[in-house]
Amino acid sequence: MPMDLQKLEALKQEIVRFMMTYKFAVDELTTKVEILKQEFQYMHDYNPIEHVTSRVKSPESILQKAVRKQVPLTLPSIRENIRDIAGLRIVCSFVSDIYKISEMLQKQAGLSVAECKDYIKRPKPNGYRSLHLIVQVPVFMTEGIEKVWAEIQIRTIAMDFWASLEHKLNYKYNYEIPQPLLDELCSAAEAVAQLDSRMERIHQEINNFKANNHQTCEDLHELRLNNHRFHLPRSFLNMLLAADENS
Ligand code: 0O2
Repeated sequence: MPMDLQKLEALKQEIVRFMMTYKFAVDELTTKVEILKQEFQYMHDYNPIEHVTSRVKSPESILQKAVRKQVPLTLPSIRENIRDIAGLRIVCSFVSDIYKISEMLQKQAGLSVAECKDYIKRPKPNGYRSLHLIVQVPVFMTEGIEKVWAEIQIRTIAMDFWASLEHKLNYKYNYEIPQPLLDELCSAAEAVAQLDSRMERIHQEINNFKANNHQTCEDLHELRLNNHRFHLPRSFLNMLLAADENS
């Protein structure tokens, strides 16, 4: 093989390995979030996560971001400075869920959170709201453990709705969009935030209502596992209660 082709082949191998570490980081994070979701469901009988998506940035998009941020175009420098090549997006039901999930992730062993960008408390000037965690995930490669940077975005369904449409309409558009249209997008983000706080309040009021009303007999006669409901016959409960009293 000519020297140039050999060099190119070696470089390609290096890029493949580089991209693979991010795929493994995404896999690792997806498993962690799935466990967290199931744990939450069992402990609180409630699932705060609506859905999870993930992606590894394309080489083209990595390059564009590196140029935009004036990062030297070498793999070690890109690895250190572009920290959202591996990305996970967790879409929650309510704003309070975002902070619960973020707290749980920060306590997870094997995951170190380096930065938390709270675009909910401090939205971007265009109205963008979301919580971003910049984390390092250990990835087990044949040559040893590699700590890989990843970004976890946590947002509500409403914030996700706005951000997805704004991404399509405007984000990364290189030309000027008329100010009145930008203002309207920003006021749509405000409306989304108001809807989120309204849903949060209704959610809390319903929870209070449930807590103030005694558990019904029905609840005590039911057991849930993996979203399946099992009926506990009264005779079975009475038998166990009697055995407990006699022991
Ligand atoms: P893509 O196409 O989604 O991958 P920083 O260095 O902190 O100033 P950085 O690294 O861009 O800037 O971080 P930031 O602001 O946390 O943004 C990271 C990601 O958040 C973006 O990735 C978007 O996915 C999302 N995001 C940030 N701002 C906006 C926004 O105004 N609108 C929408 N729709 N999404 C946003 P990428 O790589 O820019 O884009």
